[in-house]
Amino acid sequence: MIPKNTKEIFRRFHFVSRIMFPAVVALIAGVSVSAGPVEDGYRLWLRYDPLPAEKVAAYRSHVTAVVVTGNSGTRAAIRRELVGACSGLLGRPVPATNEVNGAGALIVGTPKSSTIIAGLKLDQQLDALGPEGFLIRSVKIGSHPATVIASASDLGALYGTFHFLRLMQTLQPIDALNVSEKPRFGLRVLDHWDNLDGSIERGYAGRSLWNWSELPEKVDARLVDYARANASIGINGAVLNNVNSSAKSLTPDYLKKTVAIADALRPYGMRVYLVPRFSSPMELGGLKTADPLDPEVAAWWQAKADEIYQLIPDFGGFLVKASSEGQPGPLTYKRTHADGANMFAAALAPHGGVVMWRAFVYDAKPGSDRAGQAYDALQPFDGKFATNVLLQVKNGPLDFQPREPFHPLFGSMPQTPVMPELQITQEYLGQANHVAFLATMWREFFDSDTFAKGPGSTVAKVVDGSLFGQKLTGIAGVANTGSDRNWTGHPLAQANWFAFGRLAWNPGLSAKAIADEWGDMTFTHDRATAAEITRILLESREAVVDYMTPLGLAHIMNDPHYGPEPWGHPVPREDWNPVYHHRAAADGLGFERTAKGFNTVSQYHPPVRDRFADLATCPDEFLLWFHHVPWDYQMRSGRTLWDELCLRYQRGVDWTVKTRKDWAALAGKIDPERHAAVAEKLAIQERDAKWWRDACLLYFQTFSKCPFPDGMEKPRRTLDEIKALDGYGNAVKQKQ
Ligand code: GCV
Repeated sequence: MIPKNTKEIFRRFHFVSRIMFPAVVALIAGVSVSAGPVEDGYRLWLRYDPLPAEKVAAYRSHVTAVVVTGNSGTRAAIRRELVGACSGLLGRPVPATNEVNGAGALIVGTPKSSTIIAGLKLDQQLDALGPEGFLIRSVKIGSHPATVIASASDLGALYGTFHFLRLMQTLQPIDALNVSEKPRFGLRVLDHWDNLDGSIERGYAGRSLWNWSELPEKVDARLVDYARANASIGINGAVLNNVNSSAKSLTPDYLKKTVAIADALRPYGMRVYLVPRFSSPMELGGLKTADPLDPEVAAWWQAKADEIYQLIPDFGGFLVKASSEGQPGPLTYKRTHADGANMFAAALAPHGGVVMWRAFVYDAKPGSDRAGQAYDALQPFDGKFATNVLLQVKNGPLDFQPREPFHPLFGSMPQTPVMPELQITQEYLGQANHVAFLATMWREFFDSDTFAKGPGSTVAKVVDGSLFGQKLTGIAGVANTGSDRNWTGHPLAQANWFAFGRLAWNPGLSAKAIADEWGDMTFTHDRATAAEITRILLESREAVVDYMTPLGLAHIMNDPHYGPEPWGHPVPREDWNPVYHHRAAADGLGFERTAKGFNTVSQYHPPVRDRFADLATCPDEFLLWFHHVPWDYQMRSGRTLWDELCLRYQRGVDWTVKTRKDWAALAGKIDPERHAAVAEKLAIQERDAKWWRDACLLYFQTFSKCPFPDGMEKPRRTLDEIKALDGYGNAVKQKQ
């Protein structure tokens, strides 16, 4: 629908009008646009600046008009996106028309919305692709060459639209298209750990995008750009509030605010979800208990679900953190996780909603292995969850560390849909200061072979439902977005948001393909420069592992989860203390998870467990995760454990030093604003990498008593000086 009211037009064209059209108009008028739009990162990968001249020449005759009939919010969004994007990319206006008047029409829609698409008789193929899948075909309409983007639903047509635009943005041929795509996961959701006061737990890019205090009267126009960005990579849901939740989010006032957000996101296919606080029936309903088996409690939740669906008919459902890290939950009432999840499931089922029940549970049991507790607590309930429950499991058994082996619950719950929870925000990987491209980590995770049904039982096949035949599938990513102008704090961290969406759509994509796409769309079409950005991205996560937690170390960070603190700090629970995790002692380093210790390795299927359990076959990457190893143990490299450890830390530091130089050499190849912003971040990363190396090695040396090997730069500060730094590496105590 073409909006009539001027304010609405402005709202909808917030992005296009402010950034893109001035460039297009300037071009048409023959004015130089060399100054270009402000490169503050706001546009993400949806930059529609003119393509290189030879590509414009190649594309021009294939993109002359946009034909999107019908007026649903999603169709209007498709029309708007295509007109704006094609005009920008081709540097001349591409109009929306109602019919095909010549060569080069882009016809987008469904057999129901478009008589042209209906006439192509694609119904069977579209049905096979499901409601979110799409076809893109080069066809002839009468005598006119045209491109059709067709789906069984408006949303699929929107996804096809962004796919088509991506082809142009990455300079792919568009003259003989025959694309068919559908997502491998049903639910592709961002989890926002956003509090109602606007702060974000583990958020490093400003404040929450949901301005609760102004909603519902004022809806930030930025939400439309947030939704566009998500739709462009296939994300179809957002959990709005923190898993450490407040009951207030379910009050009538806050539900009205949620309605306003849902309305803004809906045209882009994003459903909203909420985190209910388990104790809400007591806190809001005045009940004496929140026992999930109490009929009054169940009735309270049923009424609450009915109230929500009355307001938001396409509400997605609940994500629940219960009986975890102090949150109330079923265990408070001596009930099980299945009892808790099924109570919510029953309330949501009549409306088609789902429950995403988090498996991040671990008890404060002194003398046990925290990394084994979620498996022990949940695996016995396989088959006991209602059919609209998904178990949401972090990729690794501990907590989003720079490297962990895959969580043993993947492959061990054949009768339960298990959805991975990935962390896009870099809580433990340098937050918004370090570049750490996570697609490589997630690739490693998806490709891990669980051996649940013999070789080839990869995590990807477990979670996309193909291994155990599950129909309900999903994946969640803890968002790294915030109110910062560039959305993610670090300009290169946008790549992680992008990568999450691309892998949620297709967990088979290579990290390189994703990095290439992102770099091309976000920075430059210059091949050499884009290749350099891809290389930096692909190497970055391993470098972070090297200078933070090499060889299978984990959880040796300080309280803000930013810098190193292997010497530990006073905490209420031993399993929150770094010394619990690394177990450094005179006899060696590492956590013994074989039969000689906690035997947590037995949670994996054979032969995975045997491979990890045997020192001879355990990969170096997981050595200290599974084994307590003597300092003089001879590694595959021929070096001792101590020397190897030192040189891995050094390798990480070396990468940061080199990468700063490599980035400096890109000056002039990309816009100065973002070049400078990344350069500043890389300087911090180098400083922090040295801090990590020196802190960890000086501390571990107090046990190993070994000298630093050749090839390692010697620390410039003493351990005591480093211990005196604050959580972000600043000297807080003055020397007398
Ligand atoms: C939202 C870790 C984080 C917490 C987070 C928790 C979780 O412990 O440090 O901030 O809480 O994981 O995933 O529930």
